[in-house]
Amino acid sequence: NWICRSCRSLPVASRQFTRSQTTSAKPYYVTTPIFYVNAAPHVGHMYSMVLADVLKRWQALEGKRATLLTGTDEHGMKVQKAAALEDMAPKEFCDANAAKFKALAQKASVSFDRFIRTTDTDHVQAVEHFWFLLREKGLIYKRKHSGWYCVSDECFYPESQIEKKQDPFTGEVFMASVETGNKVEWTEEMNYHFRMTALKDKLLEFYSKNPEWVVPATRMNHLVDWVKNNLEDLSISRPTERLGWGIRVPDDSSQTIYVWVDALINYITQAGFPAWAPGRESEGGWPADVHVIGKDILRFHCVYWPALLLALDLPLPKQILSHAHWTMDRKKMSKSIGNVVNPMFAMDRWGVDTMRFYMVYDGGISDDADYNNNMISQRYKKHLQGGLGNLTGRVAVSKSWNLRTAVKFEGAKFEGPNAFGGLLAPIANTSFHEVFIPLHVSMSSVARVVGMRMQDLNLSGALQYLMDNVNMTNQLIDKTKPWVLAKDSGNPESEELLHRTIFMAAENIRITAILLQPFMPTKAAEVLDALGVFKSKRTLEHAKPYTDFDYGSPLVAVEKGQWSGIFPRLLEG
Ligand code: MET
Repeated sequence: NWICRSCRSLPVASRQFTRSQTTSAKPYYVTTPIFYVNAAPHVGHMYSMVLADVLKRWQALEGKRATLLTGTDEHGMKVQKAAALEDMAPKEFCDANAAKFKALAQKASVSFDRFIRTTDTDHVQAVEHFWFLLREKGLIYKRKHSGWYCVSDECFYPESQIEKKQDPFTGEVFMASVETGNKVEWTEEMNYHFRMTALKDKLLEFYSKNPEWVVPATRMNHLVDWVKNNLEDLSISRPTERLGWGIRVPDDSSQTIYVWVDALINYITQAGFPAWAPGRESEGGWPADVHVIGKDILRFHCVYWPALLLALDLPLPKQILSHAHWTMDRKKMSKSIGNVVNPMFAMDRWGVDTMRFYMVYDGGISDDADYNNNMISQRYKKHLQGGLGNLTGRVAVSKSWNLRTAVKFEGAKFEGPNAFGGLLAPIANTSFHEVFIPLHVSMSSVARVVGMRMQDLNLSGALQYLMDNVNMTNQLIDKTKPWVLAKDSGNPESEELLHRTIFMAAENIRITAILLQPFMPTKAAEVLDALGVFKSKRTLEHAKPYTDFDYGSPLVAVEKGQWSGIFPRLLEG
């Protein structure tokens, strides 16, 4: 009888649990898809990674423990074929290509806790164990399968989803998936099936109880329709003579496990499955808080994956953030057209944080976004160089005033018997005072508004709000003209207004930069360094006005003109 390699015993109930017995709360857990290694990474991969990273870093900013998982999907026909084309052994091929995805994650400042590969031993064991449990539940059976298999999409399509197509370049006529346009081939073979239809009612019930499960929620209707009308039992293995590159079916090495079943399980491998002690499953992070995915793999994550989990009575991921794609001149990026953007080159050209900014700001969640270098340049000039960079420079570095003095001057009003309990102290010239009111209001609420948008997985909205805040602050400075006030230094009223202007602007930059850290970790830190904000005061609790009066002396040497080093002028061309 087959013995599960990860628990080394039968039956399941007598498994020995190896996890440490220390109880700790569930960390926030966010994942990216694990990427096929058949081709080099493109901007779409980077987009998924960055969205997941911003979510993780946001949690860390809130003071929570957070885990991010990314990695590579290495088994299956597609990778097997790609390796053969390169005349390489599959594992060697995967090693080389997985390294490219890892390098992308590292270069993009993606703070992953693990880079998982489906060839990792613990993952292989998790998949075998998962299979074993499904089989134990009587949810796997073997039968002849005939249908159209698409190697690019790694799935079977029903007859109704197939059409004839002609390759515009070669003239070749072939059968293709209606949905993706990718080529399919007819296969007839024996394989194992997962009784997915047994989960139909449970799936539909889950969807109807959790209408916000998929973001954007508009994608839910399609999903429900699909499950109602198209759900069939799922073929979950291929004959080993066809698909050799994968995890063998336990007890039947003539069959290899379907790559999507293999791949999806990665999310629980990292969370410690199957060595979960009863009642302590969540310590490793499961259920995931968010799976970030591209809209093209919705069905796998929102039908197959929950069905597999429901089959074993395991908790389902809490939310699925499905984003749209990047196009180029409104066309799908594709190798044959040659319009694929290499994200490594893009980061070399624009800088890591500028690319992170651009992707989050302009990337499409509901609709595809068009990748456009002019737009990157415009965003940079308006929001980063001209917006945040200019503002930081105006406030932090001047011959006419000193930021530290302004912060101390204003800070003193919040101490002692005259303290205003954190409220903005009124100043003599009331009409002038009024210009500060909107700023005071927005500073007090920015963390909350941005936090709510993050909660809604509206990352672009969060970033836009922060940039509006920067704009507003620049406008304040234009209005209050501190350089004019500075010339009138003998006059105590002007001096007070000068300090107030500088302080209010600095407070707004400080708060904005704290909240920007998840989006642009390096640049936000540089802004905070320029303001002299101590490292220990960069958490969410400090993203409120009048909570820090210790800053103002730059932590790095900044002289007039040098601040522009944070967001230097672009070399056009
Ligand atoms: N390899 C798949 C893709 O890149 C994702 C698998 S996520 C479990 O589309």
